[in-house]
Amino acid sequence: MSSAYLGIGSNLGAKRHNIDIAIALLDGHSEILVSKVSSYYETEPVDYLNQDWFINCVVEIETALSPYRLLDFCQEIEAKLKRERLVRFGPRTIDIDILLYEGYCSKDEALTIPHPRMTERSFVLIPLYEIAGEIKIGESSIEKLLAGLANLEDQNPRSVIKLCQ
Ligand code: PH2
Ligand code: MG
Ligand code: MG
Repeated sequence: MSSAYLGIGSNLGAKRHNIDIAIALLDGHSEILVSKVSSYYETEPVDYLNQDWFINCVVEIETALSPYRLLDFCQEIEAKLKRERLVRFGPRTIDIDILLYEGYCSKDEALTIPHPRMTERSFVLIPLYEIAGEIKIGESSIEKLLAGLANLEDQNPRSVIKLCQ
């Protein structure tokens, strides 16, 4: 079994419900156990700004699936929840990204691990810190990455993230 962390987001339709269903479908797979779920956060959109706020969370799983089989299954769930790929970084009913998979590193176009944008995104780092505060991403602690982001955002405040009530 390998541990992995997945980032989940939704900003279209019943956002919270979409995330609940995605987590239930992950946990329903015979080779995946969802071991931790972070709080849900309301997050201002980044990269493509003209869209509704997201709800984001991060889950920890234990899995016997290889990284590529896990990716296939995440994409199956996205298809089930009627994810349409119309605009890059645009609105979606559900997005499931593999952030980290044990010590695995890959720069493959189909699957880059660690997720290439995770260290710049507070909507990933804050929920990840909540459930796995001790882990490192490459050489860096999450605390250090978050401190770097806070400095950047002082100069260019933009990406608001709030705990869901
Ligand atoms: N996902 C994106 C683009 N922008 N913004 C927020 N707040 N949350 C997301 O999950 C998100 C985003 C593309 O994957
Ligand atoms: Mg994705
Ligand atoms: Mg994404």
